[in-house]
Amino acid sequence: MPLEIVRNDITKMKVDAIVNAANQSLLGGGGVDGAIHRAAGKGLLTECRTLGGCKTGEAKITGGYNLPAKYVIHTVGPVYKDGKQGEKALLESCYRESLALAKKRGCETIAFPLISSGVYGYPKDQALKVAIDVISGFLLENEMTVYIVIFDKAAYKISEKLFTDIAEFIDDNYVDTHTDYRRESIRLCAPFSASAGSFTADHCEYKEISVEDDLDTRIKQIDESFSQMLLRKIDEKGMTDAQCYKKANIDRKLFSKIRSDIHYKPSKTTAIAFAISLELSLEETEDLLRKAGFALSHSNKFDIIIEYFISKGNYNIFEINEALFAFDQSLLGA
Ligand code: AR6
Repeated sequence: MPLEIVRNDITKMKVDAIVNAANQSLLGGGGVDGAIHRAAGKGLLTECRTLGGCKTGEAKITGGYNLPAKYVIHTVGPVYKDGKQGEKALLESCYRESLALAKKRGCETIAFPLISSGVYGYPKDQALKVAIDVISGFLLENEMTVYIVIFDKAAYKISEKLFTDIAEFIDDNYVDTHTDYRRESIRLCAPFSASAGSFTADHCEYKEISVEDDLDTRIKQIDESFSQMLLRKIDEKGMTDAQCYKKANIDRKLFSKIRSDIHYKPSKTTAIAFAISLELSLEETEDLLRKAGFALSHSNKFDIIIEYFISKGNYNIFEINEALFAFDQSLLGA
């Protein structure tokens, strides 16, 4: 998945590069910096001494030493004062410069902590938004898998307003699961109670038809598949394939599989990711999901959150993923 928010200790990430939220001396410190130096061992500090420090908003690269990651990219975030001292531009620059360095070294995977959001005091929700904006912009032009590593859940929050809005929407729509399952099972049973026979219109007489013939006829009338509908919608929206899968946060290999196999059965999160990328209405989303054998249900928080964003016309997959993460749900994408 091109951009993923995960909860982890960044020193444990098996990626090509991890990013360190360092200070200008590059000689170690507390927070994530201290953790990285401890896990990497003395070799890291020795190499850091040769770098001559680093300016705020810039980035430098070293080896990963005892870390599972091959490289450490050290960047210096701004100290947050009141948000009016150019903090945002400097923080954006940290992400841009780190990604550029990773690209130059041929990295395919990279993990970022939330730079500046600890000792340097950048509000976490705003720090996360900057990270997501810069990374998603980069991913529109480049192939890389990027992880944003959130260390502790308690420290993480999406904006209060969004959280409250979604929580209210869930309260209004959350249906007792048992009620819904019962209704669902009645609905699912209905088609199977019909007998394999039919009345012909002309003679109004009952004509037996074999189950095989009936099934054969029905199978020949099979609907457009998920893959066919997806490709049709991409054309209708005037998008290129790449625009569509990138906006869906889906990697190219998975998209190629779907493109070349008209019977491909995606996961529910993949199907929804495409619906979001194509900016489908709720009705069209339901239609696309049905092609993959899924539905949106009010018995499920994940589905309600998706419905919330579609009904608000907000198709920003990264914002949706932020909200899903905050409510402990699976994220969209591959
Ligand atoms: N893995 C992932 N994230 C972590 C980890 C970890 N092991 N440990 C902390 N975080 P901070 P800053 C998160 O203070 O604000 C250092 O002393 C943490 O929860 O490490 O950029 C440097 O030397 C927070 O969300 O970095 C500088 O002097 C985020 O990492 C100064 O702190 C960043 O918190 C830099 O301050």
